[in-house]
Amino acid sequence: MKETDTISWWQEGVIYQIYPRSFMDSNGDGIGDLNGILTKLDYLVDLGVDAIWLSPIYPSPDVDFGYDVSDYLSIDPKFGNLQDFDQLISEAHSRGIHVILDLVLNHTSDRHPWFKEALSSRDNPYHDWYIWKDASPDHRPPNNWQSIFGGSAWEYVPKLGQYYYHMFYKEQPDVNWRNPQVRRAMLDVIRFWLERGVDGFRLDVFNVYFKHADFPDNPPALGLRGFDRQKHMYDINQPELLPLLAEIRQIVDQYPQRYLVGETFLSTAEHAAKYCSTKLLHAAFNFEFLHCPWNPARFLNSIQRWETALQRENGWPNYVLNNHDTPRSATRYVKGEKDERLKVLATLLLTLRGTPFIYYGEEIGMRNISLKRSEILDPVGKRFWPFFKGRDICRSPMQWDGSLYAGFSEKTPWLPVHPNHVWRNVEAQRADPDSLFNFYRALIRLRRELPALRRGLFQPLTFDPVSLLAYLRVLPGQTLLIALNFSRKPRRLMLGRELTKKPWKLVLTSHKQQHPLVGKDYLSLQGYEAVILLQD
Ligand code: TEU
Ligand code: CA
Repeated sequence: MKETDTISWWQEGVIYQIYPRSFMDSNGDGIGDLNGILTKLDYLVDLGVDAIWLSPIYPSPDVDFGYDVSDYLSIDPKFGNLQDFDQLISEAHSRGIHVILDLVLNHTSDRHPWFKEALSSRDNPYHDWYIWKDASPDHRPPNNWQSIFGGSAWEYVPKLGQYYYHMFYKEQPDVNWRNPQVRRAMLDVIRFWLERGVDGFRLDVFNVYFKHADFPDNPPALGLRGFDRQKHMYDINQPELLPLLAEIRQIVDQYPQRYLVGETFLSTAEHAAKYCSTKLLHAAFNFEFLHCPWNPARFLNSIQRWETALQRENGWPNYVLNNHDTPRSATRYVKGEKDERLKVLATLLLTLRGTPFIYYGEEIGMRNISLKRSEILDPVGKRFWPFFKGRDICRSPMQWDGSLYAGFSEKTPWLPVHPNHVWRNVEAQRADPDSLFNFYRALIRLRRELPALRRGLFQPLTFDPVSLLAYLRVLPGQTLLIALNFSRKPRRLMLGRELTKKPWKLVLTSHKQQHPLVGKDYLSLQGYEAVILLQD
């Protein structure tokens, strides 16, 4: 079979998101760090991933745990220093692992020197680096814009008689991307890390960078709370963004094989697709899977929408079941501690056409932790408790082994470890051939071995929409059939004449016992079984 070389590592590869605070603590302060990640690179090689994306590691006062940056050009001492970073990059590269940084360029921390300057007076040169509006005589906020984290997006500074704008916490003032100096400074940040050898960036909420120049009120919409009760016409997705993305892309393209993936804020598949092209971003997240119920028709619908939306620009899909902002899939889809549904999901994630993202701990089925109100650290959780308990639940320490702190740290970790770590951990799952971990490993290995899994066309099969999802991945000379049984009961997938002309070979099943799979014109699946078959 002839393979083309036009496909990049980020298209073929599997990307693993690390939340550095929670991955591995090397110095016993209860917080994960770069040297901790370094000691786990071989684990990642064993799992088989091609790249790691690190949530922010820059100095931060941690109001939003790193998403409030107070210096873009260095490493927070709790994570290490630039030497540790350089070492991590070179050790990762020597193992064939790419490194992607999270860039938070929409806002800084309020402790960033730029903002401190900006606050000092209206005519300070840095004042215009942020978004200000004079207070009206009646002291009402400049318009109706809301912060996604609650309340008005405008914070009043009495000393200046002005409001500044923040989409997130008030400790995260949005920068003024219309100011050419801001633009230059931010583009220099990108160059700085490219020069240090990073392979790409995840751009935090990139489609929030520009707000409408006239600050009109957003029109009303149906919704439960303030932020959702308006249509976000003017505070996100402004046209000025496109030339900026093009400029960022040009910078990145001066270095070979770099990757830009944008976090599209409040976005549909169609919208995210508009930002993906050879002149804009390589990819933008589509988060639909994070909201899919346990229903094959819904998953298929979401896949087809994404494939269709990306077609116009020949864009490349990506799929995500978990990240640091969302309850873990293992908790969303499973009540107890069984992993059979998670194997179905893993098969889906790793056999679709597109880049799979795995969030640390997903490969061992880590569940959400539950916290008492007094234990909540995420300010959104504090603010909206008990309606929304915040994002700490999906950020608990990685479960390496069954020891007191799960092998993550010697000291009390910054967030509690899940009590199930005693038996749900990497060490135990590595030793168990039927574990979820070994299933992820096998799937990732298959992606490496079978080109149709990486680059084959995606072709859905007619199916029983309440319980089955089945599709082909097709390359000339290699056809794969993936069948997922979402039901706990055995099911048959009818194949039809076309598909039974040549024999199928079973390459992977999520179930221990192999059984007579293919009948005359059907495939029989056990409850919650996921299979991959090959025809060549
Ligand atoms: O997230 C943007 C975003 O969509 C979230 O704010 C989401 O709405 C929220 O988590 C739901 O509770 C990015 C980062 O992923 C997030 O961790 C940061 O807090 C946020 O930007 C601000 O930088
Ligand atoms: Ca540490």
